[in-house]
Amino acid sequence: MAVLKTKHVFGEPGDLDLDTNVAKLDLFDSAHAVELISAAGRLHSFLSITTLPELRSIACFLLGTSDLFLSASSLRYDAPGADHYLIPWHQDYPFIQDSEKSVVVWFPLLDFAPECGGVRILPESNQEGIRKVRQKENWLELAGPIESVPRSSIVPHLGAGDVLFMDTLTIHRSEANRGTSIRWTGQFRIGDYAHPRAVERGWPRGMTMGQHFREYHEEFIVD
Ligand SMILES: O=C(O)CCC(=O)C(=O)O
Repeated sequence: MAVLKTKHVFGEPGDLDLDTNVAKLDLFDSAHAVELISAAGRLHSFLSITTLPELRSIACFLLGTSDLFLSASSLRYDAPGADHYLIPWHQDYPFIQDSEKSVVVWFPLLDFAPECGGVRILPESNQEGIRKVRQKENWLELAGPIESVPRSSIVPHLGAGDVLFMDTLTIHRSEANRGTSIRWTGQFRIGDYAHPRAVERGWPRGMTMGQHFREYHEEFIVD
């Protein structure tokens, strides 16, 4: 993470780096902090993590193909108490689409304490397939009720270098950061390029790219 220097904000390159200073910047210019984080998510050094041989071979194994494609990527900065950026329960598929045979790859970039939260998942929830959703402002909320902390849900505690793989249909949400340090994490969505239904639909993009889920999956929208 130290690759992106905040030189335009703090002075000379090399003296201050993103991971230690974005929190400071956030205090007086949060719009610029968001800009920096968003730009850092497009760094080649960050995106090249997707091509690490270990990551690629696990994705190939899980998806049963070597025709992988990268449907989406994100870099998250979750500061203690910044609850407005947390994502409620969802499946990634309506937001990303492309191929319904995909995995979400979630990984910390730095170590953080368990109190800093992470991603809360409902294990095996993918087995019930694509869930019905309801439009709520710009968001698609799951139509079925889910309590905030179901007994079967887990928050895997990972350190830098660990990677969580989950099916794109796994229900998950953000777990708030109640620690004292920033939670820096990366997310990739890697799919099966040649999956017949993805090919047939023409690889539609998801809600995050401005393509509404309704266009290809009206049957999963409830009013
Ligand atoms: O890391 C988090 O807080 C949740 C990320 C998430 O739900 C997602 O990227 O789909």
